[in-house]
This record gives sequence, structure tokens and C-alpha cells, in this order.
Amino acid sequence: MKVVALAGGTGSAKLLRGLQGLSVRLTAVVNVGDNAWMYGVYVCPDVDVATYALAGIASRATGWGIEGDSFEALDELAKLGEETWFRLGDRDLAVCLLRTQMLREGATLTEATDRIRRGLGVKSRVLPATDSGVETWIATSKGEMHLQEFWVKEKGEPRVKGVSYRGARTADATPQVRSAILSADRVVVCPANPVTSIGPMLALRGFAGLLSETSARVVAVSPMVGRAPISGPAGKFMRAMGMVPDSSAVARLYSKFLDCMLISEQDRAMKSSIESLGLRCVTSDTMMAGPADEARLAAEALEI
Ligand code: FO1
Repeated sequence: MKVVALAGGTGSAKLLRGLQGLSVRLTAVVNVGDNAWMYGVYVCPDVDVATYALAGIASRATGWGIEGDSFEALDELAKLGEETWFRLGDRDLAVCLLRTQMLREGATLTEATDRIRRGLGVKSRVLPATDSGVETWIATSKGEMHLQEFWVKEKGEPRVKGVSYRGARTADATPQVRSAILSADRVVVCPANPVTSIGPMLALRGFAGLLSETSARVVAVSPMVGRAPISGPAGKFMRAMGMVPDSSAVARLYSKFLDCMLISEQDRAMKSSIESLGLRCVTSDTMMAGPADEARLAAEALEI
């Protein structure tokens, strides 16, 4: 079974681990809107957390970076008087250095990502959604800023007025992503922030069309329980976009291409309103507290 998983950060990484453990050919198609230049290197937080999770080296404590990483390079930069609010670990930095060098030598982000995942012994494919530079910027009460500045430096505190995906309107999904989605047996939209993780992919030219065009069943696992996300800032962004931050709103956002939505059993009251959009809705325990939950939820996403 060929499975394509659309992935963002922490929650997605858990489901990717679960999916890879099943006997499927997994391709993760990953958000690039979080990518940023930091300390002279190109950091790809979602691509990296997906790769690290699939390599079995992701930090479970933070939800980003590598388990047990040290921060000596960053501490040295701090001693030199640099701002070090973005905690890039030493091993993580090595990955970013290799990527940056490859990009400077003319490789695409797809090629650099493939080199890194092979270097880390990951058997599943990891594909950035696009090779074009797309960045998520947040309009806030303190001015417009890159997503990393809003979320990490400003701790997600400024009032959000809007979200934009810079460069998305002229960016295409890569040929590898197109062909993976069109030839998939199943597409799983991971439990990811619909605004800043899945949104930047849907904003790419023709990307949503691929999800409608594929003959694969498209299933989304909701990132919300009740009126809040399981983790991260999705609620704040959804409210700023005029949405109620719940599974019904996520289903409406994806309804043009979705066949089935898996929501928390705590939200079973939303089942009929989601089904009225013309899709199936199944309830389950969507929390992933450890490997057993990850495997169970992944199997459910493939069975429905
Ligand atoms: N997130 C944080 O909240 N604080 C950090 O210092 C931080 C460092 C970091 C380093 C490398 C990396 O790939 C990701 C990192 N993240 C950090 C996570 C990440 O930037 C955000 O969680 C997402 O991009 C927002 O979805």
C-alpha cells in the first residue's frame, strides 16, 4: 500500500512514526512554510522533525530537534554576543550545515532532504512540498514577523491579525510530490496545524487540485479536541482567521478534497455536522502518548 502523509510538526511526526511501523510504502510530504535562515544555515523545522522521527532520533521532550543534543555551538555564539533565542542543537546544526552547503552548490531542497534522510538511515521518503521558497508570516499587534519569530522569540504572545504564505502563489508542488499524491493508495492528512502547517501546502499552485484528482482515499486526523489543538498555536491562528477552533472547522477547511475525517471521541457531537459536508466521520482516541498510540491511530487512519 502506497501511503502519502501530509505533515507539519510535532503531532505529524508521531503519526509518521506510527505509519512507518506498518507494512506500507510511506512518503511524507512536508510543510516548508516554517523554514528560516538562522545563524547562517537554512533550518527546515517540519522537514527535520519528520526525518528525525522516522530515524528514531527525535526529541520526545521538546517535539523538535534531536534527543539528547548538546548546544555548545549556540552557547559559544551567545558568548560572542549573538541572540540565541532559536535553540538549534549541535547535531541539528550539522544537518542544517549539510543542507545549506548542498543548496549553495545548486541542489534542490528535495535533493538535500533525500541526502539527509538516507544519511540518517530513514527508509520512508521525505519530500518538501515545494522547492520554492515559501515562508509563513504573521501579521501581529507588534508588526509583521516570520512564524519562527512569532512562535519562538515572541512565545506566540502578540495578537494575531492575519497569516500569509509568502511566495506560495507562484510556487508549485515538486514533480516528486505530484507523482506521489497521484499514485498513492491512501493520503493521510496528519494532525497538524491547519493554518500554518497544512495551509502553506494548500496555498501552493495546484496542490489542493492534486488531492481532489488522486484516486486515493483522503483521510484527515483532526489536530483538535474540543475547542483547542492537542498542541501548538492552531487555536490562536484559527480564531484570527475567523474560525471556531474545532474539528468541524478543520473538516470544512478540507472538505473539497477529504473523504473521511477521524476526530476525537470527545467530539462525537460534531459527527453529524461533519457528515453533512458530504464526508465520513469516525471517532477515536486521537491522543498519541507513546508508540502504542501512534501505531494504533496510524492503523485506524489506513483502515477507514
Ligand atoms: N521551537 C521552540 O519553541 N523553541 C526553540 O528554541 C526551537 C528550536 C528549534 C530548532 C530546530 C528546529 O528544527 C526546530 C526548533 N523549534 C523550536 C521548533 C519549531 O521552530 C516550531 O515548533 C515550529 O516551526 C512551529 O510549528
